[in-house]
Amino acid sequence: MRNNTKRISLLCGLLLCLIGLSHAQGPNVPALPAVNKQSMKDFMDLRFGMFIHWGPVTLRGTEIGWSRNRQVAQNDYDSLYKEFDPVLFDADAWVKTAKDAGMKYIVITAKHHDGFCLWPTAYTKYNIMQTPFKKDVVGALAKACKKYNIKFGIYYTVLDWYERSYPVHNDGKGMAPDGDMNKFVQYMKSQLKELIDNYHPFLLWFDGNWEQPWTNEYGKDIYAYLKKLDPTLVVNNRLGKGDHVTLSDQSVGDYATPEQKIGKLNMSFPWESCITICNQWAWKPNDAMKPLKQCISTLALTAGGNGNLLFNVGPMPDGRMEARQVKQLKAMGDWLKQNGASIYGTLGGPFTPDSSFASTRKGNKIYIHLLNASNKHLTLAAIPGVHIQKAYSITGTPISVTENATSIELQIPDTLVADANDTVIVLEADKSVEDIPVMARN
Ligand code: H79
Repeated sequence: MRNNTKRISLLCGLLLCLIGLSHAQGPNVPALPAVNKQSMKDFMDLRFGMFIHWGPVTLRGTEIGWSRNRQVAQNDYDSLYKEFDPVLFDADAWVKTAKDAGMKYIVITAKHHDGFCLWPTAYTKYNIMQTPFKKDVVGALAKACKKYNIKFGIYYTVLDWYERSYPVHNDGKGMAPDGDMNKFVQYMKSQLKELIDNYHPFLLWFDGNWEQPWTNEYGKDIYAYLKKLDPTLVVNNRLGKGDHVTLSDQSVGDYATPEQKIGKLNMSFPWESCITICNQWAWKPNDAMKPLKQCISTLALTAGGNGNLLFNVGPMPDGRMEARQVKQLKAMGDWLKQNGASIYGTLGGPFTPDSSFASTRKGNKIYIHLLNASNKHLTLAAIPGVHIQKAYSITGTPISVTENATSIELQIPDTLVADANDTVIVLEADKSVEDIPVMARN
């Protein structure tokens, strides 16, 4: 009797499970591989990376993502590779620039929308070996990253204006009759396998998911394919359709990707803002560069929102990064040498950031980022159940702190020399502050 009841309840459980699964996935659709939690934690702990947009288009100084058939005629654009000879390219120099900036990872545009490949792929001739330069840029960077202990990531867009199987050639003619998405997705898979096998990226950064021929189903198929090749891979959310700034059950990918804007604070899904140091993604002569204070604020505000910053540099057609940009990045690195504990491996919050304030936290410490430190008195909301025992600047100057039922009052002494970019103050609590729900600053 007992056994029978057991059997029936087991059967019922199994049936419910199956019904549940078929509801969630639809018939015959295999479940997506789970997000690799350890890879995601390791990735989000890095906080600061370098995006690199590069290719033959730099010879014209126009945008890689949309100047073909706009500022540069298609025939001209598609012939630029014949002149691309960046003789001063030095992978070590690029990676060292990232390292000196305090960046922990790099993502290079192995293939952008124009279809040109920066590595010697076996699947199209439209690649770096057909240029006068003839050197594997992706391979050289992967190697240099290993040497300098920088994580190596690859950008690969899901659209392609050059490859004939892709159904939209960006020539104003709409969908091309010679397009064949199934063939194109096979081309993608071949190239992605080649990239993974040869360069072992820790992260793949997809783009172009808004294109009409792209579907969520293709995204899921590629996601499953990639995770089979390397279960530790981190993949951004642009493999699926939908907006870039959120991550939901419907997303295909591991984290959200706000573009040219700082993501909003949330403790429920990971994100990385990609933002340019100048205006263009690819190099443009005399492009306006953001001031140092804005660069450092951007980093503090992304960390304060619990996100990463992928900061973009576009190297020149001769292979070098611009000296003024290298100098600016080094200044960010100098700031991080002093203040890195308030960025790397932290969580955002608990206080909601605003344009001149951010907070980050780790263990029993809260780091307050004052992006405009002219005010010597600071009032923060008291944190329920938590006592602040001590406050000091990250440079070691003690700060007087008093607490009452509703607020934490900080008095910054005149002796503390403010950092014009971001003055960091450390609050030490009597217990871990990592699980405090997000709250208003005061
Ligand atoms: O790789 C970088 C960009 O090249 C790529 N995403 C980042 C990471 C990107 N490709 N396309 N887009 C971003 C959005 C394109 C917007 C456009 Fe437009 C609308 C291109 C043409 C119409 C805005 C308005 C830019 C030109 C006109």
